[in-house]
Amino acid sequence: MRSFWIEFLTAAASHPFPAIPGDIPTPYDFDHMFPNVPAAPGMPCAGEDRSIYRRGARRWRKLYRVNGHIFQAKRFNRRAFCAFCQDRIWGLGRQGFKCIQCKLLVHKKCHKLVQKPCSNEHVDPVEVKEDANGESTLGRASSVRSRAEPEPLPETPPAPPAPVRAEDLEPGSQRHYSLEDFELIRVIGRGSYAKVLMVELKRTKRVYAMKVIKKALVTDDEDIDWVQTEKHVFETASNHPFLVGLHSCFQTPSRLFFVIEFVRGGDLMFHMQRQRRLPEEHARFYAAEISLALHFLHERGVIYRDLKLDNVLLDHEGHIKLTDYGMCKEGVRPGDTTSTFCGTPNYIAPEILRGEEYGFSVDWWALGVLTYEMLAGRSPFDIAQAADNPDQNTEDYLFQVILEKTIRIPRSLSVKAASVLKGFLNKNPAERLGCGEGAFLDIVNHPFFKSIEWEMLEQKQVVPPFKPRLEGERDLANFPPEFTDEPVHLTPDDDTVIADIDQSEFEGFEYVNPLLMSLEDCV
Ligand code: ISQ
Repeated sequence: MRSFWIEFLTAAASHPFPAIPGDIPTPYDFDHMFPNVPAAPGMPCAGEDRSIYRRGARRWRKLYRVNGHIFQAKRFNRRAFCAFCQDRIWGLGRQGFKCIQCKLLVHKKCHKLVQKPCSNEHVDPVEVKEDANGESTLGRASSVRSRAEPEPLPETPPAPPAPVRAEDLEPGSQRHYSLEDFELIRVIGRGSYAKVLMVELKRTKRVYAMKVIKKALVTDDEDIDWVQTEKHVFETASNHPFLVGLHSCFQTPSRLFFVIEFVRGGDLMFHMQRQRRLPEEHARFYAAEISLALHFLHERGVIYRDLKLDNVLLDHEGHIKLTDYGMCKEGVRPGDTTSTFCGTPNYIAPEILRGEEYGFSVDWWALGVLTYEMLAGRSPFDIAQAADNPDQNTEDYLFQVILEKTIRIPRSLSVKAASVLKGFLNKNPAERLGCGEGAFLDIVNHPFFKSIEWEMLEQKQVVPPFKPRLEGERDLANFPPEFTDEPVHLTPDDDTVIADIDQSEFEGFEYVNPLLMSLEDCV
């Protein structure tokens, strides 16, 4: 039983929950998913390897669309040749691109020149027997535009507020932050680009989260885009109760620092790993608060694009806060679409996989996946038998399932819950809940949300169904030990690495949130 679960996760590498045979849960089945008993609630079971779970947090590599092809960067062995220039594809890193549909292989440098349209069918790659692409190391994806993509969208009227720099503040309130202002306390999270620390602002003794990004990893225009996007959206988000806000930004020669509001209750991934599945009442509350956060972003022209359990934090009272805005797409108006590609595989909407233009609909799809996970304790796309079949352990197979498989709703769920899941998980974005004529009102008025008092909810006047256990302001019991046990130091700067960084790319990164500044002055 247990080894099946671990093998399944290793294989699918996409989800933290076990497959539940027959989808028939025991009522209020809140206990651990392993056959033995942990020493205390929330502790791992004997032999349980918690590090496997967060593989779901991987991000997907970017895809590049040209002439119907959807190219993905890959490493190849010596026998791979470019279908465009016929030269060998060989070198360090991901030197080649492979179309995920027709499997055409080309150099990265040649991919934009490919004129032959994608046949959408598998054609034999040029003299390749085997490609040596390793594990997908998933990088941050952001707004990449290939030549096949539409013209950039015009600026949106409700643009995020202009960044406020420390030097633009009222005289007397100016303040420049630097690393010396903070004591680094603990590591609380880690992604492919960033590390998140719990820190204390020495002057006020207030605690913050600090996201640290190595500039050397922000190497191309696309990466710089996402840093900018994250910063803009942070500024917008600081005005909403269900979005984490930004305190300040600063930099050193080697790193970028985002100082963020600290949210103490841990993320939904952490809690789901301990509770297996949630009662409908709990899932409804989280889904409703998340809906309000998404709607707030959508109204400001932002598609969130990275909704997943890891990005839903709980505050000390149990209200949600979305975090991680690096994947957001800004400047989208109602009816506008985009076609750039990113996301976490398990949550990617079918229209993205089909290479179609898409809009806010992708966030409602992701909310459907997440709500399903909360209610069913597993992903709608878990494929139990995939563990034994290497052909079904691939992202391609997962995408095929997302595109084609009819989603089975566990019989234990209520009619209203089943209906809301079917609504969000409609593979046709035009028919999806939240995307039709009625848009957000269709969600508000859905029978599943009948008991929600939306205005009270938005004002945090509804008591959350679950209060994270916390002993004090700095209790890290709700953060995974795989992070909190890590040493907190930052490695010393390497002059040779710094010499290669174009510092002009990061000019103007500094920012101070005047609202939080004035709060601090009250201390
Ligand atoms: C704020 N508080 C806790 C954890 C976090 C992780 C990422 C970003 C912000 C956070």
